[in-house]
Amino acid sequence: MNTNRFKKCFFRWTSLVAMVAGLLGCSQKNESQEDDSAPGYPVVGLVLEINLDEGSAKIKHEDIPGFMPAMTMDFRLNETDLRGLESGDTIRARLIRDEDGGFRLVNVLPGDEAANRSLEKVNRSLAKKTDSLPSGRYFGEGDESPDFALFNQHGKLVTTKDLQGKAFVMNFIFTRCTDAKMCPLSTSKMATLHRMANEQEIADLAFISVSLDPEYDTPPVLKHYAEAYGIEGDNFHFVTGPFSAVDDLIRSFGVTSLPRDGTILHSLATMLISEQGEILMRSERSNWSPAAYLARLKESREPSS
Ligand SMILES: [Cu+2]
Repeated sequence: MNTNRFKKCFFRWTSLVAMVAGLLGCSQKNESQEDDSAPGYPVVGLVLEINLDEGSAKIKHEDIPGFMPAMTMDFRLNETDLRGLESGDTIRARLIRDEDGGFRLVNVLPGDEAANRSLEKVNRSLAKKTDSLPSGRYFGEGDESPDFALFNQHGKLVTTKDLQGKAFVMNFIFTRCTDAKMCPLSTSKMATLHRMANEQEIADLAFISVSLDPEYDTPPVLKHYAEAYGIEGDNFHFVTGPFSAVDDLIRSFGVTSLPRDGTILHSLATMLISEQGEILMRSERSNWSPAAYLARLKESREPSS
């Protein structure tokens, strides 16, 4: 398909759908009941073709309730997401409109049904626990950490159950953060702790960095980010997921996250969680000491006298 024809098709679809949406009285406002915190509309689809040059993918999508019937159409995606996809992949994403009216997919996640069912099940219990917290309260030192499930940088489902028998260190970051003293420093500290744990041959310790920006931080974007920090190993998970799950997790661990002027204003929290699921340590500072976290972990593993 040549470029001009592609553009014509694309814009014809664009205007047709805009018209239909207009007739139905739809706006970009999220009308889905399933994820109130998320922008746009939920899309489930099958990737048919990837057009890197056009920055788009042809996707056969299911009915988008309240917005668009099932059809095959081109969606814009960012380059990292496109490079992370293959035709034949199923995806779940959110559909938003670009300023020129074009259709863009964000929060692009694996569409695997079984994985999504277990993710939803675990995160329903997370939502319940989060909602049961009195206002202003969050899970802190001495509390039991709530279970959660998210996708890691390889598109694999990570649940706290998979980590059973493993302690883990968890922090919150987003890849587009440019404040050197916040996420970049936090990730460097996690990388240092990861290296120290490897050097000291500390077994059964996992690392989880939760994205505060599920719209942009998809598994391929997180994979790219991990590589940029030289982080390797299958015990280090950069995780993302549906907006609601990420929101509940952020809230339950007392982190604030506020989208503002194209960035996210946020606080920090770094937790050490024992193999039994107890929160052993929590720091809100950016200059936490990796050595102190390892010392606390070792202490927790010493037989009590
Ligand atoms: Cu940041």
